[in-house]
Amino acid sequence: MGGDDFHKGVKEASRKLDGRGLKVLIVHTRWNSEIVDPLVYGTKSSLERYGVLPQNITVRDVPGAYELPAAAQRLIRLSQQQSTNLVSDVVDDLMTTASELTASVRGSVDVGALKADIKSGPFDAVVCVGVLIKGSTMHFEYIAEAVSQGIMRVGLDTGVPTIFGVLTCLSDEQAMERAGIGRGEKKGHNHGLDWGAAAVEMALLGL
Ligand code: DLZ
Repeated sequence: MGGDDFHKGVKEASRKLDGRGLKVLIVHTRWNSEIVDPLVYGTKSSLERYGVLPQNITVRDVPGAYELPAAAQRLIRLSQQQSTNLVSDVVDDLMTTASELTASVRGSVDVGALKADIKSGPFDAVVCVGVLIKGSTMHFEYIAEAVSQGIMRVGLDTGVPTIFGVLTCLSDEQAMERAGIGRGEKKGHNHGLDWGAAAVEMALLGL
């Protein structure tokens, strides 16, 4: 394969991706929203294409790309705390009900199994979406470096797959083409489509 035959980009996953049971968070910037919004749309459509239910997709926004890692980490942690509280509350309610029943019924309630069975609900994957466009100062370099390192760290520290959906472009044109809204004849490819697929694939890794 060479020259014109080369198709740049990611190949389909080797296994069938079924995202039906997943909860996914998209955190996106309000900087460069004309480009970010189509990317968020692409990410969402891709998640749904792989079976993630619309009600299990949460979308939150932050000012700029620099804020993405901290917001992703905080929202992951909150979702984990809330789901732990929710599980405990449901189990407590069930145990109160069970205690009003006969001793034999009470003895048959396996609290551990019950906790494991209840869908715990924290996010299974996060997609951070933003667009950095190089200007005339060093700002771009500092933010791009900090954000890429930060997003990687969130994924490793929380154990929740955190997808790098941040375009780092040298011009508006480059960014638009990568959001599928290129000006000329070449509309380009919406990278959000790949980020949604990556989120589902990584959330299902090992399952
Ligand atoms: C300040 C700034 C600049 C110059 N450029 C961008 C950009 O191209 N994309 C983006 O997402 N954010 C930009 N920001 C904002 C920073 O990411 C951040 O929001 C502020 O520095 C406040 O921390």
